[in-house]
Amino acid sequence: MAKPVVLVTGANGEIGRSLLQRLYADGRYRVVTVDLTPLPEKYRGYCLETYAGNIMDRYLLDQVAAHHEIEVIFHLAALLSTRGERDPELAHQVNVEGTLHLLRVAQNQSQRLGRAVRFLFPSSIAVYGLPSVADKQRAGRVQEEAWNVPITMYGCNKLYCEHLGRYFTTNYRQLGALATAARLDFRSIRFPGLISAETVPTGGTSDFGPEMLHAAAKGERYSCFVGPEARIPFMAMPDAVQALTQLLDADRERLTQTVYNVGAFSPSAAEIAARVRKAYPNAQIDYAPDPVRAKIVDSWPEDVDDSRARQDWGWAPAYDFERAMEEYLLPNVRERYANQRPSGHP
Ligand code: AKB
Repeated sequence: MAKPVVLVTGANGEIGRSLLQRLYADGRYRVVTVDLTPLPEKYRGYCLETYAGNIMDRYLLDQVAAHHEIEVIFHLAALLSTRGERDPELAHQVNVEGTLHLLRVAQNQSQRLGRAVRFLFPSSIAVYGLPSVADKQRAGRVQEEAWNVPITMYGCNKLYCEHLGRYFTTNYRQLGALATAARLDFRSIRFPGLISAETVPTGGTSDFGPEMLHAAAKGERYSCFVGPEARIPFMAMPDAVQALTQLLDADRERLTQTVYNVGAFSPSAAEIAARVRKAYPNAQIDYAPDPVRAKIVDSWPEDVDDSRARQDWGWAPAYDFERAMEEYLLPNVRERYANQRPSGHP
């Protein structure tokens, strides 16, 4: 029997590239991708077929669905929080309308196959909105249903799409002729800020963590856009990909939630800077807080309660901050920038 087909949107992004490697190594799936930009050669090699195009293009999505019997969708394409504040309407189009298109594809495929297509959706700590730093400190590790009052367009989009996914899974067309047809199976993870050794993120507000590290590795000065006390949860990219694949494999009967928090470590900006300086003693890091981006970070929780993910599908991060730096980030960024001269040097 042919291996099942997995569709990955936003495959050329941060999570996408790591996920493609993981799915290829796993060997259980044939992978089809959609991204605005063509995948680099290395990543094309991990895929059955790659499409360069927009998730807003319904005809492209229909064409992809007509050519492949898709059993699983990882819908990763999105405009992140800082980018979303610069163009909120575009963020809504891509993050909400785009997701609706993919949900429609998954629903049609579920009907066609007569079984539920699994739909994996990365949500975010951006769905939380703490009104003040004092409330944030008091709240500590937040549970999924607490503080769901986001202050960014991206956060609103993610929260709404979580609801859409749950609706499609349980009540889609509940009054219509299709009320008894197979529905899709939506599963979502609220990710903290992600740190990858391979890519520097763009357009996010948790970007100060990875930017600090990559700038030091390149020998570049870094001006941090939040103050030293700012604190949000972070996670190393291998754990993020592990979480997605683990939730994909979980038995539906064991899942008590549609949406799960996952946590790993929660350093302040000053603690990240200190650890980066330990690895790169010449790192030049200063603070020039941007009031709006700093406010967004302050509205996100300082940590999340991920006990439901631990209980329901065995979530446990492999990397705490120290291990992430020592065993994943530093070796890989050192190798990555080994042949690049520090900027400002001849
Ligand atoms: C962002 O900063 O927008 C994202 C996120 C926390 O979801 N990295």
